[in-house]
Amino acid sequence: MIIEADRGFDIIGDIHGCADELVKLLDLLGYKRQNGIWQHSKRMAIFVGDLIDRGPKIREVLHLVHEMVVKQAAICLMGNHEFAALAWYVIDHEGNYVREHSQRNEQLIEQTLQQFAAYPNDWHDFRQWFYQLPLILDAERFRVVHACWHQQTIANLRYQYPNCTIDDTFIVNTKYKDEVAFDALKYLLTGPCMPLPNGMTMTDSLGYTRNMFRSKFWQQNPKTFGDIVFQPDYLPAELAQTPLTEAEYQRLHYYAAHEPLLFIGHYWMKGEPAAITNNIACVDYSAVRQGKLVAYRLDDEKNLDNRKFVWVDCK
Ligand SMILES: [Mn+2]
Repeated sequence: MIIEADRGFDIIGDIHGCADELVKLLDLLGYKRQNGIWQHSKRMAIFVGDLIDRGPKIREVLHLVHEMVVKQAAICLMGNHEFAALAWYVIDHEGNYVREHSQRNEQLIEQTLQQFAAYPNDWHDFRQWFYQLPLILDAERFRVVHACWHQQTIANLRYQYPNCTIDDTFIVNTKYKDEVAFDALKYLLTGPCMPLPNGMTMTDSLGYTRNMFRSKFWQQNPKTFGDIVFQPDYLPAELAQTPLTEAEYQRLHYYAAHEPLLFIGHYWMKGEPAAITNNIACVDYSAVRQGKLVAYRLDDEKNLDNRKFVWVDCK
């Protein structure tokens, strides 16, 4: 993976099958379709993962991005949806699918399977390609990961998987707590969560009952649950005021303000794209659900600049 010093980078958020919007975004960013491949003479696209599921043109997105990657016009990272698509087919030591074929999981992958139903060879080939997608990109000056940069997990991952790509053993090992694969799925692809205290549950915006909520990993000295909850999950008001115990505080992950610029996707942000902190930007603004497909145009800035977000509205 070659990161040239004088190149600019366009970090592009979760696409989820929105091929028309992706073409519009690339056009807006000054990429041109040459010899069938979208490319830019001075810039490179970096996709944060989650190309598939939900949207109307998943095959088209995969063909477009795959061709860009092959021609080194882009780098693509793995998202939790690509991971789930691989795990859908992998059998664990007990003879079960690693990704349970439950109704909920089936709903999530349904669009992808339907749209590839008449193209089984393509779907097989794209899944083989997913095994080549790295979980992280560390360009020193900046970093990219689908959900959360967790340094200890990344150090352990690199030790066992120097390319930071996964295989079937890794997929099976995501079920075992003492394996690096477990932490990699939990932090890098899914993002840190906190259990609700005292066995409480809540109902999320999709109607599912949850006993966990997504927690911020950039909050300095949080005191209460309200300080660490990360939208779109909400917390009941009384819980938001509840102080964190020392044990809960110790479990929190913190990406410090002095660390390199970090780009993530995954979180279904809403509203006008803006950096989360001076050094963390999320480029997932809920494409598909009347959201936006978002890119951040990175040059050589040291701090993120909200004027450098570019986006197209999704239908
Ligand atoms: Mn996503």
